[in-house]
Amino acid sequence: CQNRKHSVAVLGAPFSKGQKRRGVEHGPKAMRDAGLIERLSNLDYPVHDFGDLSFQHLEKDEPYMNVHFPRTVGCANKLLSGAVSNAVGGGHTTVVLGGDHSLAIGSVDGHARHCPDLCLIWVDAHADINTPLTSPSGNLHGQSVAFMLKELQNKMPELPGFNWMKPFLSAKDLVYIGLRDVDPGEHYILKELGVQYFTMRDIDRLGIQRVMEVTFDHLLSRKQRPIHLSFDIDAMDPSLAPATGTPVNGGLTYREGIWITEEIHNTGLLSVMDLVEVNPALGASREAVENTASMAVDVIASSLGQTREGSPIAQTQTLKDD
Ligand code: 4U7
Ligand code: MN
Ligand code: MN
Ligand code: MN
Repeated sequence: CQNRKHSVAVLGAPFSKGQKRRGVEHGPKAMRDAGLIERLSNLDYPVHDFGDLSFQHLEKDEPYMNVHFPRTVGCANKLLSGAVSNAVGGGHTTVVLGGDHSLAIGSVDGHARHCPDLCLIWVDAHADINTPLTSPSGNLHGQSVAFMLKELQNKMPELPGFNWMKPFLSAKDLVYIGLRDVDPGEHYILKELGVQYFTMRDIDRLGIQRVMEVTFDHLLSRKQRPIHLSFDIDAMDPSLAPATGTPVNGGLTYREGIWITEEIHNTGLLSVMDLVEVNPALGASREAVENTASMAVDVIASSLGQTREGSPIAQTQTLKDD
C-alpha cells in the first residue's frame, strides 16, 4: 500500500438494495453526465474509468430479522471489495461512485485488504452505525459502519450474505463530519465506543478549519496512513444537493464541503473515496438533479486536487512555447 499514487481509477457501483427507494442506482451515470471524467482529466494524472460493475440480481432474498435484502447487499459488496482491492493494488487512487451507502462496506473492506492501517473519514448527515438490532428502518445503508468495527463484533448477528468478511476497523480510526440525524441506538454506540465525531453544531462552534485540524490530529498524529473518505452527498445542505434519499436540513455549505475535501487532498494521503446517495429519480426538477450531480463532481474533483486558486499545470506547455 504505497502512498504516492500517480493515477486515478473510477469505479461505478450502481447499487440500490441497501435502501428502498428506486433511482440511486443511476447515481454513477448522473455524475458521469455532469462531466466527472473530463474534470478529473484536467488534473495532473491519468484517469482510468473502469466503467460500472454489474451486480447480481438474487431472486430469493427474504428479510433476515428486520434487515432487507441481506444476501443481495452482501453479494454486491463482496464483488465491490474485490474490485476496490484490485484498483488500489494497481496503484490507483480509487473513486467509487454510488449507489447507496451500503456499498461502503465492500469499498472500505477492499481498501483495508491492501492497506490494513487505513483510517476512515465519514462525511454524512447520518452515522450509518445502526446494527441490525438497533436499525429503525432495516435498511443496510444506515448500518455500513457497524459491519466494519471490531468493537461491535459481538453485537452483530450473523447475516446471510456477509460470511465473506469480518470486521477490520477500530473505532479510534474513524471520524465523522456533518452529523445531524443520529438515531438513539447510534448515539449510544458512538458514546460507548468513544468515536470522534463532529456534528453540524460542532462545525458551527469550532469552524470547519478547526474541525479538520482536530480530525487529522486524531487520525494522523501518530503516523501517516492512507485515508478512506466516504462522502454521502446528504452531508451537504439540501439546497445544494436535493436529489438524495434522506435529506436533512442544516447541512454543510458549499464552502465547508469544499474545505473538507481540499484539506484531505492536501494531506497527500487520500487513497480511496466513495461518493454516494446521489439519486436522480428524487430531484423535484431536472435542475435539482443536475445541481446535485454537479455538487458531487465538485466534491470529487476537489478531493483529487482541483483548487480554487487554480493551477499552472494545464497551461505550462502553451506558455513555455512562446
Ligand atoms: B445514509 C436511518 F433511521 N438512520 O438507519 C436508518 F433515520 O447512507 C437513516 O446516511 C439512514 O443516507 C440513512 O435508516 C443512510 C434512519
Ligand atoms: Mn450515509
Ligand atoms: Mn446520509
Ligand atoms: Mn495535487
